[in-house]
Amino acid sequence: MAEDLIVHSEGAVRVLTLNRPEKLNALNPAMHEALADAFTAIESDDSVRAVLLTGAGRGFCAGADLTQNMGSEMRDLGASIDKHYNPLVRRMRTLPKPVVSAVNGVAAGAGANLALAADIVIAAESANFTQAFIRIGLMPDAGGTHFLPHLVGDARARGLAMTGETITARQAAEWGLIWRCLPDEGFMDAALALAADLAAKPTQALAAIKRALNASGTNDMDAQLDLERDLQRGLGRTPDFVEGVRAFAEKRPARFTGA
Ligand code: T3D
Repeated sequence: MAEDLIVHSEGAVRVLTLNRPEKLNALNPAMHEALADAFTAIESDDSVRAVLLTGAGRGFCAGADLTQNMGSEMRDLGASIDKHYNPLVRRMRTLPKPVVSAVNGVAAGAGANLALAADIVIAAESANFTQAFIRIGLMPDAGGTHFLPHLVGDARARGLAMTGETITARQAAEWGLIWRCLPDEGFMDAALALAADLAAKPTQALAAIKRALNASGTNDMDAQLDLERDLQRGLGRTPDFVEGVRAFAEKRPARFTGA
């Protein structure tokens, strides 16, 4: 049987490919377990300096697998959210390494919000996004009600969540839901190049940026200024900062190690 998640490395980039293409990579418990294991390995491996999440086949991820008991009867969806979705979103957001989502095709329901949990989201021109939940009597989960208003504002967040309308990758980029929409041709090469570029950057500075931006959703300006000071103090004591300034003085590209 094919693995539900393909995990491989391209240099310092750990590539995670959701792999149930016949179901548009809908998430089942086995896939959730595999994702959890993959992130545990990434967290403890200093040689991994960026993560790239994508999907096999024509979809990125169609959200929860609706054929595995979902909806056949009323049940406690909160349990699987507690067990799988919330820990996954929290891990992606707090991982001290950059996570890129390469949305190669349709991203629906929790699949869309899984994509948005990454630090940088790029999508192929033929991809699209839909908060499909409302069509089956649910509301956005996996962080959707947090990410959407932050990214696109309240009016568009409500429109997307309440209508379940599909938007194209181009529109998603125009609205600021994602970083960039890229041509289909060469999409995965471009995604890998982006992730590799991030992997070669000063990892601790990227982790600090992540922490500060995550905190900015709840901090007031004073708290944010203090946090920036504390994080920058830490970065000023890293070898990568020394290397960055030295490389500038010597007019050469910096060689960051993540230290
Ligand atoms: O406990 C919990 O887990 C709670 C958490 C819930 C989180 C959620 O994500 S709820 C939302 C779940 N997702 C959806 O509601 C989306 C369902 N899928 C669709 O609406 C459509 O498939 C798409 C809009 C994503 C794509 O449409 P289209 O026309 O491009 O493809 P298709 O023909 O509908 O799908 C292709 C195949 O994938 C098809 O299988 P078949 O008929 O060829 O054998 C379809 O059944 C399968 N598929 C698509 N989405 C899912 C799925 N199979 C299982 N689960 C899916 N979510």
